[in-house]
Amino acid sequence: MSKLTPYQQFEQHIKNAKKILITAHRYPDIDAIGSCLALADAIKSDKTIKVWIPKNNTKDWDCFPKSDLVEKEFPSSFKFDTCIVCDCSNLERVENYEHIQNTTHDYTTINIDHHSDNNYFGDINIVETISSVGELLYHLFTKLKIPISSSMATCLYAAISFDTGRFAYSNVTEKTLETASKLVKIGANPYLITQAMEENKSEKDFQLIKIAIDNLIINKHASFAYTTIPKKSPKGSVKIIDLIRQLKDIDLLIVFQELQSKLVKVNLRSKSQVNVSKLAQQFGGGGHDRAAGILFNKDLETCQAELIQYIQSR
Ligand SMILES: [Mn+2]
Repeated sequence: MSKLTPYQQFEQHIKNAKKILITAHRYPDIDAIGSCLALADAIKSDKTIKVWIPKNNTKDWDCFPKSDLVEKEFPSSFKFDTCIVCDCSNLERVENYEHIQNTTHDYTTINIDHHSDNNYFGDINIVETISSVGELLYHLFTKLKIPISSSMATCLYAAISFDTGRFAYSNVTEKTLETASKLVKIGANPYLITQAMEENKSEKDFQLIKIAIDNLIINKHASFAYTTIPKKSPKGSVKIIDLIRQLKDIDLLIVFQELQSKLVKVNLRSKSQVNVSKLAQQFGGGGHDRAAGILFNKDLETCQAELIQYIQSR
């Protein structure tokens, strides 16, 4: 097995797999879900496939073809022989990953990811530095001559578009654009996908934007800015971090989102200076060099004070 490349290991294993569970990280984004759906489509012939996306995490993304493969509850009676985890640097990033870990039957874990801090938790690890899992899967499918349908192309295009900020971030390469172009040729419709991803905001989303702007604190001297979303705020789906990163001449952007009284989700972005993956790791989080996250089991004021103090002391 060891002499084979990860792609070949994947091919060999999937050939004989019968029951496959596919999942992704908590608060799954469009890269995570799009990758799961495209993958399910790619390998589903003569196999039973379940895509498990935990319930309290799921929001309806309108950019995907409807899929009846998605399960919101963990399929506990499903004796899967293969578990594919997409877009996760470690297994702990899967919501309720204990369900997988506590499984008593034997299975093979396949780790498909693009985070630089991936810990190679799989039996098979397809981990590459690339814009998105969507782009990685395109290369995997092409290399293994797995046909890409137009609905798979839609999922992959949406995944890539999302993780690259509509092809705008520093993770975009010539190959990323070439891949997107190929996906459009197969049937992905860029405007329809962008419309479904962008022109879909509710009144609550705009109330959320207002809160984010009202709470914005800018430290020009130290080149960082942050905002706070208290737990009583309306539940919107707008990505506040993408809004505040539009600030000129500010490298480090932070969103503190209070999920519960002692649970705070922190989003971190940097444009060119701070390695936010390393910053997040200081507080038990992780991610990419330019985009990372932390989940604090502390009250909002404490985690805010700890993180801001740490940033200012660097
Ligand atoms: Mn991703």
